[in-house]
This record gives sequence, structure tokens and C-alpha cells, in this order.
Amino acid sequence: MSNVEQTLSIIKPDAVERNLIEEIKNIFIKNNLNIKNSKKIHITKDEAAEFYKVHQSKPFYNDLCGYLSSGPIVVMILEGKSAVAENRKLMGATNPKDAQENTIRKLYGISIDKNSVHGSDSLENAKKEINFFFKN
Ligand code: IDP
Ligand code: MG
Repeated sequence: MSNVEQTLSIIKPDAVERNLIEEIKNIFIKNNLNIKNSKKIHITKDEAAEFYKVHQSKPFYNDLCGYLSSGPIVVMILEGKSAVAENRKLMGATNPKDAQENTIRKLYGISIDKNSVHGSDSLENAKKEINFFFKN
């Protein structure tokens, strides 16, 4: 099959805390994104700051890093046809208020910061982000 990609998905603390791990994983599986690797971890604020450093100039950067490190998260490698774009489509818009019906953020997101999931935004960033969490 051509166009098979891998992307990084994170189930953020708000969704882990509400026991939504299986619901969210099932959305990926039903939509032909295979979960190749998955682990539940709790990262430090410094690690979050490194992961989100593309956003370091944004006014919400400090809160964002504090949030991602505030509780357990699930990091996953998703694999499938056009996985980067497919995952972004399943996630929905950054702000759950703007997300389309049946997207993960529309179904489960609470607010722009507590929006339940992260997904890589390009193939290049997917490679970097997978390497960040699954370096061997
Ligand atoms: P994305 O997660 O849809 O790719 P980005 O623009 O990359 O969105 O922002 C990364 C994360 O930062 C978002 O998922 C969200 O949690 C948070 N964020 C983005 N914009 C804002 C904002 O205006 N206020 C607070 N948090 C924000
Ligand atoms: Mg992003």
C-alpha cells in the first residue's frame, strides 16, 4: 500500500483523567489508523517545554507546558494511509467549539487548552515527535 505514514498522537491529561483512553483509541482503530506503539507516561514540565518548543514565543506556552505535564498522558504511534492528515481530520479543530461533529475534540474536548488530543501537523514533525517519545 502506498502513502503509508506514521504520526504521533497524544491523549492529553484531561482525557486520561476522564477515562477516555479506550474510546479515543477505538476511533483511530475504526478509521484504519493502527496503533503501532502506545505507552502511558507522566512527563516533566521541562520535557513538555522541549516537546512544545515550536510554541515558545506564544503567550500560552507556559500554561501549555504546565498542562501537558500536569498528569498522565498516552503517547501513541499511529500508522496508516495518509496518517498525518487522517489523524488531524479525526481530531478536529484546535478549539473544540470550532470542531466538526464526531471529531475527537468535538466529542470530548473541554476548551482550547483542554482539547483532549495532540497530533503531529506534518510528516517531518511526525518523525521528530515519534523520535522524541520512542527513541531506542
Ligand atoms: P493543535 O494542537 O491543533 O496542533 P496548535 O496551534 O499547535 O494546535 O497549539 C498547540 C496546543 O496549544 C493546542 O492543542 C492547545 O492545547 C494549545 N493552544 C493553542 N492555542 C491556544 C490559545 O489560544 N490559548 C490556549 N491554548 C492554546
Ligand atoms: Mg500543533
